[in-house]
Amino acid sequence: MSELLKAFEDELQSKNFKGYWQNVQGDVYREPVPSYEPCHWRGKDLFAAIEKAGEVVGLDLSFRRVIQLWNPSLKNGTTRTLVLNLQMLKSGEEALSHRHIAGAVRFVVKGSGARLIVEGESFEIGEGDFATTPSWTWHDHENNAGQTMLWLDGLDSPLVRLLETDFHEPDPRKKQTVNKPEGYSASTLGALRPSWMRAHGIQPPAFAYKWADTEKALNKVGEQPGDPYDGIVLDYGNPLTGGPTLPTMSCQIHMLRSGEKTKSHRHTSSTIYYVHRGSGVSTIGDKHYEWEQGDSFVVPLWYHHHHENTAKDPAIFFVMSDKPLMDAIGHYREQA
Ligand code: GTQ
Repeated sequence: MSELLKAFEDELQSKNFKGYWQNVQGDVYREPVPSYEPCHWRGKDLFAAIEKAGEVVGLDLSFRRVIQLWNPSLKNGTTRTLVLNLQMLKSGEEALSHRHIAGAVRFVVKGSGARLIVEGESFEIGEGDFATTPSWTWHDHENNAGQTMLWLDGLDSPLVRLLETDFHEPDPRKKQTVNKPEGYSASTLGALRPSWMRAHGIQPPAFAYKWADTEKALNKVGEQPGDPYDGIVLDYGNPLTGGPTLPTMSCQIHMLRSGEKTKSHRHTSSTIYYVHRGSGVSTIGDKHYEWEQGDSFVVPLWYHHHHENTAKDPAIFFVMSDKPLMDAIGHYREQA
């Protein structure tokens, strides 16, 4: 570098300027290269870890008894935008109320009869049920079911951290008062609903989706061709608009029929898979990942991937992706 140029760059720096040439050399072809990698977590490790947490971690130590599926190629989180956690709430325990900018969802993997209280409505949740806690909604949990509950928490908190937009408020009441009748949302947010139930702004209303309905839907559509890249796909849609689960994340159930092998593609959204049922193998980039019930894995953006159900029974994934975010800002691209 010439002394003249060096002196100029020093002068720019001293005045808080930077020349474009200092960051970017030339004008080159570029496509997404994620800074983080695929990752696979074994269910048996995850469930052993949460069992141990149940023994050594009380709710006095940890506001939520939660273990993060940490992608070690990131400082924190499961993907750049989303995190998947496993939470344990033992019988007789309650997780106190709070609200935050991060949007959250729950997918129950074990137990039934606990309660998720969101914005004054108490939802009974059990295995396979899915529920939303949209941004800035009060939520607490209680378990008087006589059995330990385990559920997955999906949150967009890595995105919130990136954007530095977090507001977070502990609830001075500690627990919410339930002020809506049992089944209120189920009866007011379906296809038949009061005329005044309209979407307000971008956030969906909190909603719970029962496994019995999911299973019924899978049985009804299971013989159809499905999606070439994902098999049978059910969206957990915004009950008022049919839009994505949350503005920042789309949650789905995928089913691969016995022997089904999907076509390979890639896209600019990142995806987290949890194996609810079955076993098989997924190829992400040039690596193969054999999975079974309870496992989880991540497909970072722009990695080619395809899946195969190698077993006799259907394989069922609970899936989270940041596609709605990419759609909203016009960054979604897909390539076969
Ligand atoms: O349920 O509020 O997994 O605040 C992590 C942080 C769950 C929750 C988590 C949380 C929650």
